[in-house]
Amino acid sequence: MNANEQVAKTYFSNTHLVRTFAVEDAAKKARVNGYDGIKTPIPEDWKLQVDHPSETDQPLMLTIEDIKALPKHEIVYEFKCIEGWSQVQHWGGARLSDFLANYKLGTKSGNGPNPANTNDLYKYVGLETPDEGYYVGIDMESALHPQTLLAYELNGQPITAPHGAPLRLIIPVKYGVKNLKRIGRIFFADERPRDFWAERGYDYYVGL
Ligand SMILES: Nc1nc2c(c(=O)[nH]1)N[C@H]1C(S)=C(S)[C@@H](COP(=O)(O)O)O[C@H]1N2
Ligand SMILES: [Mo]
Repeated sequence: MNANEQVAKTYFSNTHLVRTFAVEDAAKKARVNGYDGIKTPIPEDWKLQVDHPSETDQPLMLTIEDIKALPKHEIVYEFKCIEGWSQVQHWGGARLSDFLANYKLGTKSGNGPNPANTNDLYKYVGLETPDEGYYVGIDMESALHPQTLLAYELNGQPITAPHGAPLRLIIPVKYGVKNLKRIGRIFFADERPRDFWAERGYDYYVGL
């Protein structure tokens, strides 16, 4: 798995985009898979908690409207699950990179990501469901990829509960396992955040 990760990192690039399709090619009914962390009803007082790197700062508590205020991007691509299925799907949301830049997150200086100063970036982004029943860690390079979205729409409609309402991660450069549904908390770290499937013997990086 470490060898796979090394190979995947050699061809990873922020300018290397996942193949996209026409909107008409997207499945009208997207497949559902995996209910860890989303078995209970969506919390009525749901907010996206974003921990500030400095632990003395209060975390940000954001609403879905805050995410929708960022530029909206849509992507139609082939979603791939390691269990052996894939499907062309149409997602919409804010770029994670725009989100980090707008709120000045993901860096030690607190200035927001700067391509000229990658040393300032934390190495990983951690995401968890509100009940912590599912959790993933993402390397910062993949988090900043232009096709990585904080998604709130599927086929032009608000995401439904089984697909991760109100907000999920769509990260086309990774297998489905990393596309955490129902994000409750986001944080940043230099150590690998815990990861649900990596703890169960799967590859941590799972790059495509
Ligand atoms: N909260 C949560 N997110 C999750 C999972 C899960 O079990 N719980 N499963 C993952 C896996 S293995 C896949 S393939 C995709 C499936 O997303 P979908 O149900 O929208 O097809 O969600 C991912 N995100
Ligand atoms: Mo999956």
